[in-house]
Amino acid sequence: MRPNFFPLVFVGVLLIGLFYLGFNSIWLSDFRCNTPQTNGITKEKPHKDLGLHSLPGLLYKQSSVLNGRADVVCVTPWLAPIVWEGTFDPTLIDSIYKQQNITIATTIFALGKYTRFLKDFLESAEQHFFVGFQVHYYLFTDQPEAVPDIKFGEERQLKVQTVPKMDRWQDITMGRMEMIAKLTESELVNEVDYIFCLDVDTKFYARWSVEALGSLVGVIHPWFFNYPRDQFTYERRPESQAFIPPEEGDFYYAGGAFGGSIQEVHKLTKTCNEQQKIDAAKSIEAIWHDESHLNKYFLYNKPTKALSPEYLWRNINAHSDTIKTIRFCSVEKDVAEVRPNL
Ligand code: UD2
Repeated sequence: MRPNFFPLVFVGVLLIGLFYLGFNSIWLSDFRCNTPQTNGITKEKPHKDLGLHSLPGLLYKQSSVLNGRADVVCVTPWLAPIVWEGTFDPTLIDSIYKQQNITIATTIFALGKYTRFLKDFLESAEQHFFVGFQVHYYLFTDQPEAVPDIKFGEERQLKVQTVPKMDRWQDITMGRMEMIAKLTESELVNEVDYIFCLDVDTKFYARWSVEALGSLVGVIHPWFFNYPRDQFTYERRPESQAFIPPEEGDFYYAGGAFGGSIQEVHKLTKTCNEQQKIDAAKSIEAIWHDESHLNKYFLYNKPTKALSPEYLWRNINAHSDTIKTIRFCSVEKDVAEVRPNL
């Protein structure tokens, strides 16, 4: 009689299959990004539901709830992340956003003598700002002929819009709110996903990318991140729409960089422009112009993400133990020489 091996083979195959499945889910779950451990998002609610994806098999350091930056606060009291070096994995976060085909708009204004800052701004942005992503720069200038000839990367482009000359630097800086509100009202809605509004007298030194994305994003000002709020340079005159009393306020945010989704930035710039106009009708100008109104807006419309002062530092030669990487930094300027009315 010939022995019947079929039941033995069947049981063997079943055992190998079960072992493989168990091994995969128990041992490899620490190392694979499409497992329940990643970002605390469970299999029941996969990345896809949140619009987040990452490459299967992508290797990166295990996420931890116990180890991380201990010298800085990484989340606001309203549970928005505060982005510092060491709080995100560039490879992982890039892989998540790479699959979403996003376009990022960036506004810059260069009027009068500020066109001199364009070359460094644009060249350094090409090296560090959303590298590998689609970027549309929207430049507003009164001298289109002064725009430098820069070689842009693939899927990156510059759009120049000519604007009238202005006599007061205060009108230039505050006028940005109205122009960005118009730009985000219609033109950009179907064209881009996120927008950042940046000062032009600046330069990039390191990565500034998708980790900065959020619905409404503010940058914590490099001068005041370790100050008590009653010493913030908020507008303190109750007659101004930008007024914030000494016992209120979260952070002091920089006017030189903010962003978010097109819809949120439209709301922000439209509101700040309206508040500026109400002040102007009463012959009041907030102490730090658009920055004062931005701070008022963020007090009542909390950013969904805050960027640490790494994302807009004050001086490339100034050092602080908490700033491990200077990503973007103001350029030194002689205000009396460069501004039209000083
Ligand atoms: C701060 C803010 C700035 C704004 C301002 C309001 C930072 C780093 N900067 O910078 O965003 O809120 O306070 O007082 O947080 N500009 C011209 N031509 C001019 C003058 C200004 O194009 O003649 C544009 C240019 O894009 C410049 C921006 O306006 O980056 C702001 O002016 P600023 O840099 O002189 O203002 P500042 O240094 O006081």
